[in-house]
Amino acid sequence: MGRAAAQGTIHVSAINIRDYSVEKHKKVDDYPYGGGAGMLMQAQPVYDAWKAVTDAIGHPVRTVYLTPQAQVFTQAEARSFAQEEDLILLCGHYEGIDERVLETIVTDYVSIGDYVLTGGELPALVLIDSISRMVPGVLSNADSGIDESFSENLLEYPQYTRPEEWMGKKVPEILLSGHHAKVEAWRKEQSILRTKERRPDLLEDNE
Ligand code: 6GU
Repeated sequence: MGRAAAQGTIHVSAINIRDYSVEKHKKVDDYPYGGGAGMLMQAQPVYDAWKAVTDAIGHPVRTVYLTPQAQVFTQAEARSFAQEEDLILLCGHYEGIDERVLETIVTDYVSIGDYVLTGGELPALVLIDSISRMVPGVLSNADSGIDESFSENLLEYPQYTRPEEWMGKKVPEILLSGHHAKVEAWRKEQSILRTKERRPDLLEDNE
């Protein structure tokens, strides 16, 4: 990511929503109407921060809200977001954000998995990494095309490097054979077996 940003292939900037607070102590949160635990981010600073960014970009931009209340982020979505010239990632904190501003500005809701985090900042970094690596010029030729495992909905096959024997464990014979077609067939079979064993859910839903 650092290299891609230095080359100008990608550009990332962080906007502090607190800078858009209009209150004396730069407050951006308040109590939820109806009661309940925790604080909510208010609509006004979120909207004003978003508006400043959109106005600067000058055209409509997909705005992604990071929240556990969404479908889990997939490689297909990473690919789709990578097509966009610009993206806004909105990170909540506290118990969430006033629903009215979400209805007004958010185009996409994304979770990174079924567990709870304190805020959307780490999920945003996860998205930035996965989306950036799909942008032409970010990965070296050697590393690009590593999307293939997931685009076929299969896990990667097991891999081995030198030495041929380690702690009494040998590299599968077929990989030393130099027989390209047989190696390919073996890898495909391993991918299917591994997916059945570790992630059978991937074989069920076809995306
Ligand atoms: Cl995107 N945000 C938060 N706060 N928690 C999460 C998440 C997102 N994805 C999983 N847990």
